[in-house]
Amino acid sequence: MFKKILIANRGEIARRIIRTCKAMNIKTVAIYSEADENSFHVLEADQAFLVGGPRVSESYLNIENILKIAAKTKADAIHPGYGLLSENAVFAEKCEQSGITFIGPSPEVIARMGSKIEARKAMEEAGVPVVPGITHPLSHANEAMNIASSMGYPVMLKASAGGGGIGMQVVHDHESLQKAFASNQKRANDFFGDGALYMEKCIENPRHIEIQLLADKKGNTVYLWERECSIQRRHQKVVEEAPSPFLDEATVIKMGEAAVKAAKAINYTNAGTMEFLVDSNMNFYFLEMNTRLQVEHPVTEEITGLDLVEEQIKIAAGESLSFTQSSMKREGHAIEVRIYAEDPKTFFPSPGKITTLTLPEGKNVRHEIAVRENDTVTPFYDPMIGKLIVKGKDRQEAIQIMQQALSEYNIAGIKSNIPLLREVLSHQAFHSGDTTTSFISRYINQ
Ligand code: MV4
Repeated sequence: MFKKILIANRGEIARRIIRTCKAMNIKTVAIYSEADENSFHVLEADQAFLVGGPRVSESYLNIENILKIAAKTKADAIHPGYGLLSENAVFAEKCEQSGITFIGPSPEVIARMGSKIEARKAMEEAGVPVVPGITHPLSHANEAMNIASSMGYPVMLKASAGGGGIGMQVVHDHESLQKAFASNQKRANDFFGDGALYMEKCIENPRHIEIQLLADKKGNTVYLWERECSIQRRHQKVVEEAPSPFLDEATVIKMGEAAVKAAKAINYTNAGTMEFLVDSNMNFYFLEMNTRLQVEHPVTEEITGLDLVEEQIKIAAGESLSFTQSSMKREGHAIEVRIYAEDPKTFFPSPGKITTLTLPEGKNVRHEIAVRENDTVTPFYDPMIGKLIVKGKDRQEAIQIMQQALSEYNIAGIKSNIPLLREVLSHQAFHSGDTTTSFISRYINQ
């Protein structure tokens, strides 16, 4: 087993990884930017080193400095967390070249799934249903028009290097397609240095449901059921839960088995997630694969009793999974909400000093949070400051515990989205399980 792990991240996920390392008796090395000198994760790690300036490009994305710190501290492995370098194939490759284990899948599989066109191709070959569409880059707006004609509008124009909605647009007719092609190609080029676009049939008012996977290096792959993540705003998830209030057991098993088959086909290892769009008739379509630990992993931990960070570390160290698909059970219902430092009305980030922070307590209430009272939220990073996770014996009980916890959550000095979360959790449509990607725009006053 590893003796020392460097955590190439910040915030709540850095703390989360340190916690598991401590439980596994593994030493930890934190890195921090000039803006994070006094942050919580720095205090908790065994060692901590300044990695660069406040901007992520100078610090948490600074591959050269991170690898220098790893070498200096003799770290055996690097955990990248989520975001930042977690899906950067070049970084994973450079770790391996430096003799440091990257806690994640191989650089090849990261690169392959990073191309959305390649990922579609791989899934099609593995027999997983993908959204009807094409698996090659569009050469020209005219080609896009021909394909849209045969597919039927509305269509989704998407950037192959994309994800998170950048370079993506719904197109309803021929007239808009010409313009959309040019503007999304430019956006994809500006953002990713890759203007390749592809096209899919638009699935209207879908649900976003993902399957959690674990795969060791011995060929054992299991699914840990689904997470329902449909309640989002501008591609930022707000509420996640498991099980999905919409899916039936038979569909979950079909999705899980399809995801395992596909993961095996691409030689996937470590923790990963297959994202699906699910339509109102419970048809599911592969969307993208995330080759990292996700923000919402605690939801799966709560219903399975596993520690996914521990599983990742063991897999990276070459251990076999200690369970099989049929020995795994899930139990109860978990809900996670993301706490953002933002104005609940305008959704603008709200940096500043946290003057009061009182967290709700309770045996089925879990916090993953990066800030303390008197800490300052800086404008340099993602405004998500923490997560609140609850577990109940069923969905109704989980909702009730979450509502109680949100009513006791007291954060002052900065604005937060807690009023929005309370609105979602108390909404009749949420209680009835009408959780689609249109939830916030349809039901919440903005
Ligand atoms: C789609 C779609 C409908 N049809 N693709 C949004 C982010 C990107 N990863 C994929 N996304 C979508 N792709 C087809 N063919 C609808 C979305 C989408 C969405 C997906 C998941 C969660 C929230 C969403 C909000 C708007 C659009």
